[in-house]
Amino acid sequence: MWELLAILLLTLAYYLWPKLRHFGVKYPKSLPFLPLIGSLPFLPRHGHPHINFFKLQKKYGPIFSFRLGTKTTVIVGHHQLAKEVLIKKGREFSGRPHMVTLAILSDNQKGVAFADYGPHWQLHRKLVQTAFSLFKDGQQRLEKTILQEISFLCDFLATQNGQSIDLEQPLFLAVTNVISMFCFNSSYKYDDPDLKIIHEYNKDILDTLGSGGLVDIFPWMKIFPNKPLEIMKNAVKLRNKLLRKILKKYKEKFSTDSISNLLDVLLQAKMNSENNNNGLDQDLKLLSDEHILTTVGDIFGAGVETTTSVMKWIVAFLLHNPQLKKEIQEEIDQKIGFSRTPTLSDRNHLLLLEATIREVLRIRPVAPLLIPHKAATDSSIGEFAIEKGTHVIINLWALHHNEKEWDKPDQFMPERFLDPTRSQLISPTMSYLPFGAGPRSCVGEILARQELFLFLAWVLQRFDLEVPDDGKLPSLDGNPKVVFLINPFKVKIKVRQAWKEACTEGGM
Ligand code: 3NQ
Repeated sequence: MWELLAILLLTLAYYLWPKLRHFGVKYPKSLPFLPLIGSLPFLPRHGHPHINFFKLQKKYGPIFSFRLGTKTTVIVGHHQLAKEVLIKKGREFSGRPHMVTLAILSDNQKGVAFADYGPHWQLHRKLVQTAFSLFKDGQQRLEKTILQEISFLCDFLATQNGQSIDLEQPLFLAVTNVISMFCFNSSYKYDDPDLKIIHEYNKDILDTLGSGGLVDIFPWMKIFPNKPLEIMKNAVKLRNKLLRKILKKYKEKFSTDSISNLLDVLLQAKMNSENNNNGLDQDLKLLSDEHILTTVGDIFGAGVETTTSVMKWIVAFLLHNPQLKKEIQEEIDQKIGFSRTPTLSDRNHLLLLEATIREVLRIRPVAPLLIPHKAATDSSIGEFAIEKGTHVIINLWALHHNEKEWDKPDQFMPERFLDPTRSQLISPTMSYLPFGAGPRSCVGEILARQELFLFLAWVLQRFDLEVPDDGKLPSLDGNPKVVFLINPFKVKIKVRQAWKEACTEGGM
């Protein structure tokens, strides 16, 4: 009898606690929830989370919440509210939730991507930005690096003339080398055994990271055997071993005379704080080998998996839209011709190509739910109170598919980013944030945009990308992980007739 009464009281307290705590304060509408398990039984089990949340908006509005375990998660699906979270109150919402899988990858929230708001995140983000600024100089170092890799990529593709291939491996090599130059001024030969290791652990980490596993909701479950968690731990071990090897070798030849990449910037910051105040410098603790390794690992991984994925999405949409591919090629032929290869200065002229990249980033955002945020203090979104520690997820998919903002949002229409005369790029609505915004916005945006542009311009200048002879078109459904991946597909590579003719005429 007493036990029953106790259970009843506990259940009542669980339901009423949030409302009683701040009587009269408005909270976002919540999905139903039960004690302990929260809203788990009421969340859709199948389908893509970003699409499910978007559908739930019809019933609950542009901001709603649910509970998982003891945590409240708020989903934001309108651009005005999203900008309030990301920009206007950017600092207040710059936290990152602690999750079991992410904690393993980030060695307990070190690094930049998954680190919680605080001095370590601020320092490492600032240092990564410093490293990017080293590449912003007048010498176009970033552009040169990308061009070199894209040129190798095109040479490889030429050897595949007439064949249908999966672009994953060649793109992975090109993009890995660009980010490897950015991180440590080194690049891989295509037959380097480390490349295969990186490719495999990347796949394992992506497959298992934060993919809705129950341990991320109920951390105590990590005491039970858990296959995906084991796979991830192993993959992270492999990654750390490889990165440690690189860092050790690099440290031996490191010199402060020439600071030219991310690792240089991190090591220099460490040396500076070592020389300050006999080791009492605040930053020193935040620049341990583990901190440095995690930051480099974040940037290395982010630079590869995101860009490779978008490049494949672009190719997939071109296979579905052969007329568009032809029009982009006509634009390239007209504005550049065959006497030279494209450079970044062509970005102002290849407008349809640029619009195509923008549209792919809209219709298949790299991170449809961005990376989860956390309220670092008590705050509010719109008229609703948000308590410290609440997880806040921006549903970018909802922003990019809002029918009030976009004409036929489910259709792939690059021309929506062009004015009617097709002579200027336009922003048709504010409901578009492919790289996020505010203090946690993507640090690699400039690099990514440059890589995507040069990849597409070079490849389409030289090749026709066609559906393989079996007629199989890529699926456009995708596979949402921390990166919105596309399922494997093949594309037939054909050297363009016009390119061949130009080569024989001695143009290139
Ligand atoms: C990577 C480890 C690598 O083995 C697989 C890809 C991972 C998970 C990255 C992650 C960083 C990392 N280890 O720390 C990136 C992530 C989540 C992409 C996947 C990313 C991101 C950036 N822009 C858009 C979407 C995701 C930032 C950190």
